[in-house]
Amino acid sequence: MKSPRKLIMAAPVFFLLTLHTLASSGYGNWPDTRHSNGHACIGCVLVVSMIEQLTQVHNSTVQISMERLCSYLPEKLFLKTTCYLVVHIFGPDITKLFRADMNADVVCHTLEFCKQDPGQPLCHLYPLPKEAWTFTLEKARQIVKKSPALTYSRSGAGICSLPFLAKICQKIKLSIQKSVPFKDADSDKYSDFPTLRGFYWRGRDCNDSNKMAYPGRRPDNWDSYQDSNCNGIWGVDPKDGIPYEKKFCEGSQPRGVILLGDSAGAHFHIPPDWITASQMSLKSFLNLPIALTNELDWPQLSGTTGFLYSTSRIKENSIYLRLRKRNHCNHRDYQNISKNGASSQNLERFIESLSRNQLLDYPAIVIYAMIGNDVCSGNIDPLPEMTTPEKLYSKVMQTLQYLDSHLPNDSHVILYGLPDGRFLWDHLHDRYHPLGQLNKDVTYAHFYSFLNCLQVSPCHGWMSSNKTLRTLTSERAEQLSKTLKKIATSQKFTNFALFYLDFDFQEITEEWQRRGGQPWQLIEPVDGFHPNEVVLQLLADHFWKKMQHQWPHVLGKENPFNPQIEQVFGDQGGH
Ligand SMILES: *[C@@H]1O[C@H](CO)[C@@H](O)[C@H](O)[C@H]1NC(C)=O
Ligand SMILES: *[C@@H]1O[C@H](CO)[C@@H](O)[C@H](O)[C@H]1NC(C)=O
Ligand SMILES: *[C@@H]1O[C@H](CO)[C@@H](O)[C@H](O)[C@H]1NC(C)=O
Ligand SMILES: *[C@@H]1O[C@H](CO)[C@@H](O)[C@H](O)[C@H]1NC(C)=O
Ligand SMILES: CC(=O)N[C@H]1CO[C@H](CO)[C@@H](O)[C@@H]1O
Repeated sequence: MKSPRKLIMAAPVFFLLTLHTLASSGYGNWPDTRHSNGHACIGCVLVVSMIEQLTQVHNSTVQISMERLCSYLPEKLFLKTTCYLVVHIFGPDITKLFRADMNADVVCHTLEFCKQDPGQPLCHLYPLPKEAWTFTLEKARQIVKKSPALTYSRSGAGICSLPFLAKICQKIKLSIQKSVPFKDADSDKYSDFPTLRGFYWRGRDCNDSNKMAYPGRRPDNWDSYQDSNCNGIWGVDPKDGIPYEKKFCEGSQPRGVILLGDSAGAHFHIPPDWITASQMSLKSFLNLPIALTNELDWPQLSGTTGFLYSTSRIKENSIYLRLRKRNHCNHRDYQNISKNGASSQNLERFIESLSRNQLLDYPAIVIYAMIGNDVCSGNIDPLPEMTTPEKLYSKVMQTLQYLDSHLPNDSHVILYGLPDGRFLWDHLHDRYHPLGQLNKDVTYAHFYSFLNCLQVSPCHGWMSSNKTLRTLTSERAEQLSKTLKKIATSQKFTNFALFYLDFDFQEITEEWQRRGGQPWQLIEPVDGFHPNEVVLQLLADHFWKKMQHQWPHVLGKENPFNPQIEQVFGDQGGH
């Protein structure tokens, strides 16, 4: 069975070793405990590597490197405190093991965060030690034989079972639960809190005490008295007594944008700074608490619904920002209904979080972009796990029927095909992973094989040295894209028109190369899998041009009153 957990890469800091035991709190996509072994192992190897490399970069002792790492972490979410506690517990062992020249793989096997199950291959990131593995491991075990820390990692309950940490784990759990908006009613889905699925994900609420005020609705009474659709346009022009909303927005064909997507759509991103010892500083982790409470997604910067201006080198804006620029009445009308690990097969589990009232709201442009998980899994044999064209057809039809009964008339739905993920291996396999740059010892080929061995790869099919497998994965992806295209050309719905677009990575790569970039720069460096911000922005650009050229009515009209709106309402209340 596919589970949403699979696209979560273990993040690289101590606290995640703690957090993986919080999975049972039911929040987000933390790796579930049944499969936590692989994630605990990666987490450990990443962290121990960082300590090792900090020691090297600063020519300092192991103890000082660990303290340095903790000092970089923010106080929020108990990150710093947890880090110091973990150092207190595991620090002495790690120090002893490093002194005996053991690398991160050996350290993590010795501390039993990594385990080699009987009959299973040995999973390691770095080149194996010169002496035989069993001999080295035995030597390492002797070194920490009497370590009290070991009893904890052995208990299998994770480090939250440590007496010191139990309380902190409990507090983190509570603080997460308290701030998650468990909301059901449509109007309650909007929030004025940024993370935890708040306004980084969909338009900011403008009146918490009024359930009938939310982005995307048709104005109530032309918003003469209050801003019922949160677009910042309301009140009456004192000069002529006409409500501004009527004056500026009537007939302007307002619309919102809604993304039904996966981790790529939500913009899954682990900043390389977090794991690159040579660049690590106090600044590196400032964004960590936000990222953690956002499932390591950055929808606020995504290609479809992003509203913050991109930090990447290019200037293209998200589809939402373009819609807003085209018609300021669209202000705040975006929803990112995306989830790490989402696919055609599990979308039904969360599509209900889409909020659109057929009678009260404006039409929407819905982008369906499940671009990988139907062919991607971490399974040892990924082929049987892949969605078949038949299964895709039936689930997508269900989704479309759901949309037809929830979207206001005159909406548009765009189905995106799947990219050909072979570019991952082709452009990355012999390049160094951020963890391997310092000592030139870990390429993406090594990194991928480590993930595959642990069965936690986000996409074994494409992130594999096996060319046959990569080709088969691409063939299936192509069949699925064809199925989507067939649906788009053959099916009709009452409340929306349906279109299909290829996810043309080739075209994006060429565009990037024209601007002087290299193809490998388009992939998230830490996970070696997700398309990065540049791709998302170029894709949005591609989408926009295609619409303007072929189906301009999808985008609605250009609003001639935009300058007046700016004049009267300024930034319309921000996002
Ligand atoms: C690293 O530190 C040690 C001990 O403090 C010193 O002897 C050595 O010269 C230093 N190496 C470098 C490259 O600075
Ligand atoms: C929020 O909604 C309430 C209830 O409709 C209304 O009385 C109040 O004026 C609204 N506030 C703003 C700032 O629009
Ligand atoms: C929906 O919109 C289309 C196109 O604007 C129109 O032809 C059709 O009559 C509308 N359907 C309903 C049920 O309002
Ligand atoms: C490569 O993958 C194919 C398809 O899964 C499989 O049949 C084959 O055994 C694999 N080859 C190797 C060398 O693992
Ligand atoms: C605010 C928001 O958009 N929340 C939803 C976004 O999508 C996820 C996953 O589907 C839902 O769980 C959220 O409720």
